[in-house]
Amino acid sequence: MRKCKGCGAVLQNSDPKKIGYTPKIDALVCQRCFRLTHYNDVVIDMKQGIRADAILKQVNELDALILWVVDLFDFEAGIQKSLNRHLPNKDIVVVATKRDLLPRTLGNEKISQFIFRRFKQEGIDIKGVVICADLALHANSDENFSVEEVLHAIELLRKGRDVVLMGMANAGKSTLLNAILQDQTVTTSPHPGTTLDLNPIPMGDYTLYDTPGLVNEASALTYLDSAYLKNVLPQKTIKPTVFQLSKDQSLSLGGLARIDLKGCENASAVVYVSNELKLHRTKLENADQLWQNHYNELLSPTVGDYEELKKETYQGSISDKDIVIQGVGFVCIKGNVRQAQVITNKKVKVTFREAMI
Ligand SMILES: Nc1nc2c(ncn2[C@@H]2O[C@H](COP(=O)(O)OP(=O)(O)OP(=O)(O)O)[C@@H](O)[C@H]2O)c(=O)[nH]1
Ligand SMILES: [Mg+2]
Repeated sequence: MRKCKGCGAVLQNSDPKKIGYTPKIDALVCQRCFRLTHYNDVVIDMKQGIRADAILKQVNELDALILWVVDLFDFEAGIQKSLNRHLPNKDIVVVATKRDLLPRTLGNEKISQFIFRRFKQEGIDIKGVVICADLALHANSDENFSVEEVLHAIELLRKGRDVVLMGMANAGKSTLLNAILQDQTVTTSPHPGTTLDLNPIPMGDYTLYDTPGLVNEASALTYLDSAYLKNVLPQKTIKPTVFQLSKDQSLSLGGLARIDLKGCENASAVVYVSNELKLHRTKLENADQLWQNHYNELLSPTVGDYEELKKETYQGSISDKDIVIQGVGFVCIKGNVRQAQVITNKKVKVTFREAMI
């Protein structure tokens, strides 16, 4: 049984529609990995097909240290409640990726404290945090010590065990693995669901496993047509957009979410989303009409039909809080706002947290 070096799927040459297919059975990678890498072409879209329980079962059978990889931009997705229960008796180290998407002015120390606090608030016990500088473009630069820091954490905490990279789909696990290997060995892509099976890499005295990301059913990315990923997934450092707010206002993040803010006085909203996502501000009284008439047109991209939208109201003071829309980004509110309501697809999770930045 040979496995694809890119995604971990068992190689086969009988069914082109199934994972692991290769026309040449002695190939190192499957056709899907080849086409993803060379043409960014998704032959088989697996983003809703990977079973978390199957991955967890396989990982739990290993005696291993877990490197739980979280995407700093889509950070709330990485905070999976009951993580310790799903990974009983496993030590977990958080490795934060995509730091380059957040403003440079935000210090690593502050990010690290934020990560420890958020995991603690959710009752998840972690043994440490490593923050990686850009691994996608600058993994080999002389100034990027991220790989050394990750290897140092492994050395310190492995205690004779193997090591598993785990996390949500698209968090950057395979990119981190390639940075560690200093080679483009495993397949990476912007499409959630790239790695398909446990992919063991021998590291000398231990094995380092790449794993398929867990599907995030609460993320807009899971339901977004892949043609729009480039508009929603930030490619470079986010340029925050600041809106000064007075009275009742509504902000639309493409057609993915709408934030209604009532009773604003000396208030502002700082929007952290992909620079490619179109933002619209209107008076709240015009927002219903705008959404009814322009959903999936001017307001685009969208996930799901207009009828699938839900409204969530935040009770309490919203000042210095982030409104996080999973898979889309977050909006930091400052100043006096009487009430915040968020409208988005009913499957997409909305979180209100203390400001990250
Ligand atoms: N800007 C930026 N992008 C990154 C970084 N690390 C990974 N990415 C991008 O994030 C996307 C997903 O990366 P992968 O390494 O394939 O993610 P994964 O966690 O292995 O994904 P699955 O296999 O689907 O679970 C790719 O487009 C990467 O280029 C980073 O440090 N900075
Ligand atoms: Mg992967």
